[in-house]
Amino acid sequence: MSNFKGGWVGKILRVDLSSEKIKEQELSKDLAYEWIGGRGWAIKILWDELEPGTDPLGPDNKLIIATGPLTGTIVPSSGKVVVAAKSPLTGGYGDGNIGSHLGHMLKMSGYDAVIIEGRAKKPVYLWITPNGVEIKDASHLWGLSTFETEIALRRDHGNDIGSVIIGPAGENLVKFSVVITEYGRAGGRPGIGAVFGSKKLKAVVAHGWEDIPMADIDKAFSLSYEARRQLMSNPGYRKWIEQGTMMTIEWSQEASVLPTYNFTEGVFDYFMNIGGETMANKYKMLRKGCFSCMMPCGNLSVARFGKFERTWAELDYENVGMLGSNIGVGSMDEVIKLNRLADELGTDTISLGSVIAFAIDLYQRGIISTKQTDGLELKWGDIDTILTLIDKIVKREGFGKILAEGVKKAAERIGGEAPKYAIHVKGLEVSAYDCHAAPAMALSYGTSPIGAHHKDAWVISWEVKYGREKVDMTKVEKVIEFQRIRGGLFEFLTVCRLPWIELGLGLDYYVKLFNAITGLEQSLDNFFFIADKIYTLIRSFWVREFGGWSREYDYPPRKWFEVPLSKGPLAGMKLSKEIYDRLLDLYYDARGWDKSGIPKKSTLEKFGLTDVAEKLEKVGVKLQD
Ligand code: PTT
Ligand code: SF4
Repeated sequence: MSNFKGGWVGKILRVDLSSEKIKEQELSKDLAYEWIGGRGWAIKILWDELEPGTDPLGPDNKLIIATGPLTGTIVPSSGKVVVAAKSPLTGGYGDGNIGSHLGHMLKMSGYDAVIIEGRAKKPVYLWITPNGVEIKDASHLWGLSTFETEIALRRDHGNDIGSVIIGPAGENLVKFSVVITEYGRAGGRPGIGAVFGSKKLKAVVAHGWEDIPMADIDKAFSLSYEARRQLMSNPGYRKWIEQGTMMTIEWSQEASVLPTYNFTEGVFDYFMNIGGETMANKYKMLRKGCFSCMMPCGNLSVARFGKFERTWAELDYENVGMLGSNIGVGSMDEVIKLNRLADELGTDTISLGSVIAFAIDLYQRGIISTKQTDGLELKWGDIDTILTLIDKIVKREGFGKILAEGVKKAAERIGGEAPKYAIHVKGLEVSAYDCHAAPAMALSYGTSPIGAHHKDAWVISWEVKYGREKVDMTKVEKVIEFQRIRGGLFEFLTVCRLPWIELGLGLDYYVKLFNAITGLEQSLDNFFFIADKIYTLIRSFWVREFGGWSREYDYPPRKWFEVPLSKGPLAGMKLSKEIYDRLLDLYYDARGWDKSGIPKKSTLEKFGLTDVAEKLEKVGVKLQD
């Protein structure tokens, strides 16, 4: 019997791949009520269970796959699941949020979350149903692409499964490998795929059929019905389902923030070729969506011309910005090919685009030569050389082995001027928004809890309207407000945030739906308190792993400070370090962190994290009162 009236199903699955022991544990009320789900559970478990200094690719790292109380229910767009671990790319906390049928299949198998520890002796996958959990041999799947693997799993277990799968990149421990599902959904940018690979875990697969209880079904249904009607009557609905996030290409070009030639420029001459309009009118074949979503944003597109004709892939803004303009590729057919490869091989498109752009940038500036690149002449938009480079990265061959470490480590290895052109924060490559003239968005990247990702605070469109040049508390407050909502609420409820951010569904719906489904009485303010607590614990995790903190870790890429934009309406602009520092001071202050970015003792106490304070002090971190 579950401890809960609804939402949570009440059990956590723990699998030790070394000893092959499989255990069930009760989901405690504390964990459910205090940390809610998804990212909240991931950080709490990783903080409690990992020894400081754990090797991210060693058997002691733990993989967390976590749903939330609204995942897999009738809440709009609730087919999401969080995958998390200590990141091999950054050395800090890492997670991703993937649209996968795994979320509701896990819950319908009786589990809210899975903790995977140890390392298997040979390749395996996890097969989860209400009838039992098995560690199954995956020798026949090892080496296959994510697509081939999913086809094989569906052949063996039927079509009605949910999964997350790694490709050759994860197997070969490429530091920015992700998990993939449903032929084109990806998650876990900070190398969660490599953590799977290090455990010899090819996939996690579930098929469930049990009910997910809801405390007040009638209320939940009527709220969900209202929410869905509201979404579909939004004037932006039609364009959204036609283009999804791809419409951002045209916006970014206009706002001069489209990453181009390794963030050298914010505009791209061929942006129309790879834009949302071109995709919708010429290339899109099918609309794909996650579980329980009626605003499907998956743009399944097919190459029509040239040597990649008939290749298909799912396109999103980030994918196209980073594997298009940022590497100088101005052909949609080629962008589709590159995206397809990234999905099949299981690498993150953002980081892949960034490492390729970094290499070309260095080569073009004469910082590296054919001596370092295994004889390859690196040119912007040269598709054949780019394909060769990808092959080398995934196989970890020659120059590819250096790039497979991500731009930060590659730059350290190459040395000299190279770090100036490595576009990352804390080792995670920056997603597709140039911030030479966007200090608030730079702050958002700088303070994101997993390294430079836009998911926690995409403030750039707000900032462009509000005034790029302004430096004030409003900007800092906006970053924190977004972090609470996007990085907090949506990540612990573990549902898609796009109904809210793209089609304006009110946050009050999520609170009311949470209350109807769980039978509890929560308020938005309390959700925000929990979000801030999660942020503080994630920061503490980084501080513990790094043995202290320096504000420089929260700086955006050097290039934005040192190399001005060279083209477009914002040519000549660069970020001011002084302004950034001012914003960072305000940010730390608002979060209750000291001048170097470490949570103060009083802040930890406010969130009931006194044990965290003690542990930090034990490893030699000095905490301010
Ligand atoms: C996300 C990041 C994104 S964010 C994109 S496109 W985006 C890239 N997609 C990739 C891909 O595809 N293939 C690939 N090989 N690598 C990829 N890397 C990039 O990964 C994602 C959607 C999108 S599309 C966004 S914004 C929203 N993200 C959400 C989020 O983070 N949380 C949440 N509660 N809801 C969200 N809704 C939206 O979901 P990561 P997905 Mg992904 C092909 O997970 O690690 O955070 O990286 O999840 O199922 O692909 O959907 O313009
Ligand atoms: Fe999935 Fe897109 Fe729907 Fe969100 S809006 S649930 S990412 S299909």
